[in-house]
Amino acid sequence: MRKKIAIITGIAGQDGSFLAELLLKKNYEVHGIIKKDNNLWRINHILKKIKIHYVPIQNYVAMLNLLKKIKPNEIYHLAGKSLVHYTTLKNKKITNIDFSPTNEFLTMNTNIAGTHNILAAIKSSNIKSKFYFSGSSEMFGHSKTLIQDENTNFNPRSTYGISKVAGYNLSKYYRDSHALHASTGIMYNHESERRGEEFVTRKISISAAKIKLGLQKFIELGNIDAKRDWGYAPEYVQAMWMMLQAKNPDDYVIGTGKLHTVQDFIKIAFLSLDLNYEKYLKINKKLIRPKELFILKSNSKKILKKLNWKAKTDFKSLVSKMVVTDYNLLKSRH
Ligand code: G4F
Repeated sequence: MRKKIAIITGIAGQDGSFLAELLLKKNYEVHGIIKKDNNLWRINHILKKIKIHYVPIQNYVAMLNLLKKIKPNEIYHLAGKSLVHYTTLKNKKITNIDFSPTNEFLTMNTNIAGTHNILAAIKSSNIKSKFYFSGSSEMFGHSKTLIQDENTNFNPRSTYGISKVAGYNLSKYYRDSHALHASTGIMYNHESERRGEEFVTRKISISAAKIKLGLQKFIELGNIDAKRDWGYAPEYVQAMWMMLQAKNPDDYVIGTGKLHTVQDFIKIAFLSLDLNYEKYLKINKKLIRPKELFILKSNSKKILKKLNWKAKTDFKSLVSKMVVTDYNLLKSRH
């Protein structure tokens, strides 16, 4: 039997790398689309087993040609400009958050045009490829309800959220009007030892490890009262795969349904290395966002009922896993 073929856009990212591993285990032929400047540290260990393509998803013709050549059974569209951007100075220190209009244009162009190109290319190439789109809880933005599910109205409060709503609507349109097997996962925050250091969870896990090893003196954070619905990323890519194995395409909210504060995270992270976070934490007002997101909490009952998916790793295990991995890695290097 022919191996199943999958394309992953954004394969060099946290989710892309976990998904590639999962599909390889399931004996897929895995193709990844990346940008020239992508850092490949998350996929270095599997580079020989996957095929990499440097194709800009913003280029429709290039995408169409690639699909015709590869003829994938499944496409996982994970690439996208993220909400929060940081200015990295020469000394590599993350300093400030960039909410500039230029950044907004970049977010919209990459996220909306890229998604549209892939869907249009699937349709016009007549390839029977199933399509997964990575949505985000940012789509709910300033939600009118405390808990969100698939029937909750979207009310995005960022260009990132708006671009994700557009991607969701494009997928739905190609599903309803052109019979594509296109599904969206509305993903709440999902973290891991492969998370970028610009996100608060990894910033904390690395800092805790460095402080324990005497490589750093303190950690600076913004709003530590902020709450998030944090899950473990490898479980979320499993949900993506399950969505494309389902007979019918559909949209699902994917999260843990549990809220924790940034302070909860730092407390457990430092405790798992026998440290008291209060001795090392400094609040830096420059890191407090001008507009904090409304508190968003998922109701993932639909995916549990229809596909039998449920987040399994609890918050404490997630935090410890991240901290212990960073600690062991840094220790082995010093
Ligand atoms: O880790 P964060 O930067 O993640 P955020 O903003 O929730 O975004 C992530 O999750 C979304 C899922 O809904 C995705 F759409 C998005 O692409 C991304 O994956 O921030 C989490 C919280 C915020 O409330 C922030 O204000 O942590 C707070 N925080 C406090 N101090 C900090 C810091 N965040 C960062 N990044 N750095 C700090 O020093």
